[in-house]
Parts: sequence; C-alpha cells; structure tokens
Amino acid sequence: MRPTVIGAYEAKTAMNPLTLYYAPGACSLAAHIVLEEVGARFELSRVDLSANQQHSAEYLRVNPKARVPALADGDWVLTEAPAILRYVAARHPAVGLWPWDPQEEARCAEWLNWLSSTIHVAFVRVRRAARFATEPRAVDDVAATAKKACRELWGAVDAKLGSGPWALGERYSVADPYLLVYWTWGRGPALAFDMARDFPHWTAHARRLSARPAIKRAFASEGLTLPS
Ligand SMILES: N[C@@H](CCC(=O)N[C@@H](CS)C(=O)NCC(=O)O)C(=O)O
Repeated sequence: MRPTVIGAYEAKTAMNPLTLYYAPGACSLAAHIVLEEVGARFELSRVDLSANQQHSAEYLRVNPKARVPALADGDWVLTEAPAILRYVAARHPAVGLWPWDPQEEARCAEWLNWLSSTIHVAFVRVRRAARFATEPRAVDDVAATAKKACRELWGAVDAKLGSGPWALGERYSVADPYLLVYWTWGRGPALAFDMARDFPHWTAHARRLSARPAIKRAFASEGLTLPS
C-alpha cells in the first residue's frame, strides 16, 4: 500500500544527517520521540523560547515562522509538527509508525490535525494569553476562557482514546507520542489539570507510553519527568 518511491528516496537520502530544532517539553517533543523510535541519526539544536531565541536572526533563517519544531534534512527544512512526524515515519517505513492502509492513515491524520489545529491552538490562548488581548485586564479573561475550552477538549480526547491501547486502537503510530505532548501540558503549570483523576484513559495511555525505551530516552534528554 505504501508508495514505492519511498524506497528509492531512502536510498538517496540515507546519508543526510537530520537536525531537530526543539525546546524542552514543547510540541517538538513528539518529533524527538519519533526520531528515537525509528533509530534515525539526528542532532538536537535547542531553541531557548524563554530567551525568545525563536525570533533571533539565526533561527529565523531556519524557520521564518519563529516556532519549533523545525527539522533540517541537509539544506531542506520542514516545519509543522504533523508534517515532521509523517516525514520521519515515512523515511523509516519498516518501523511502521505511519499507517498506509487508507482508513488507518486517515484516522492518523485526523488525530494529528485535531491536535495541531484545535487543541494546540486552544492551549496557546492559555499559555500565551497576552498575545490575544490588547487590554492587560482582558488577559486573565482570555486565559480563563481558553482553560475552560481546554478542559472540554481534554475530556473529548480522553473519550476518543478510550481504552486504546493506542490512538489507532491496536496499532502504535506517530499519533501516540504527539498525544503525550498534550498530556504533559495538561499536568503542567498553565493548565494544572489532575490528569489521573479527570482524564483516566489518556493517563493510562501516557503510562503505557512511558514504558517505551525511545520515550524514556527523549524525556531524559529534555529533562522531563515521565508520566507516573
Ligand atoms: N503549528 C505549529 C505550531 C508550533 C508552535 O507553536 N510551537 C511552539 C512550541 S510548542 C513555539 O515555538 N512557541 C514559541 C512562540 O509561540 O513564540 C506546529 O504544529 O509545529
């Protein structure tokens, strides 16, 4: 089912080192995990978001959108977490992190699109509320309203995941590490949800993921605490 061109492509690019531009605990974590999962040769380049390094001239030459992640494959740079996840998985088809069955593929794309276009966007309104209000007094309101929206969305993710075990049911895919990023944001200071109590399916999913060696390595490398 998978396009045959990928085999030839892999042979051509096998020597290219990949560089992931990331920030610890950011949405780039999913790409970091997937690079570990597929056993790719890659380097990490840290972008210090707290120092606003995403807006530095040097980084804007890599990604003019001033965001992480960015993945450089030689001179070729790819941005947007879902696109990077798919690219890394497609470079390593034997690992099977991107499904090629049309319905499984569509379901995987559905998860990635929902997470990036709706759930991430809702979270940003909490995390960076000041960007969404000109009146300083309105900032708290933006954050509180968005936090309520996030609680509903987190509940919808929990329900959709159900007992899994993975986002696509029996099949592990790039959607799973991407979901883990949002689980960690749920337990983080901006949302401070009680993930185990309020989102038990998602927490069971996160705990299953934390047993995977690739995830242990990525969390250790970024200085993050594994879900417990
Ligand atoms: N649509 C982009 C969003 C990327 C994004 O917003 N990344 C955040 C970290 S999770 C970032 O770089 N934030 C820095 C900022 O907002 O200035 C994607 O999915 O990759």
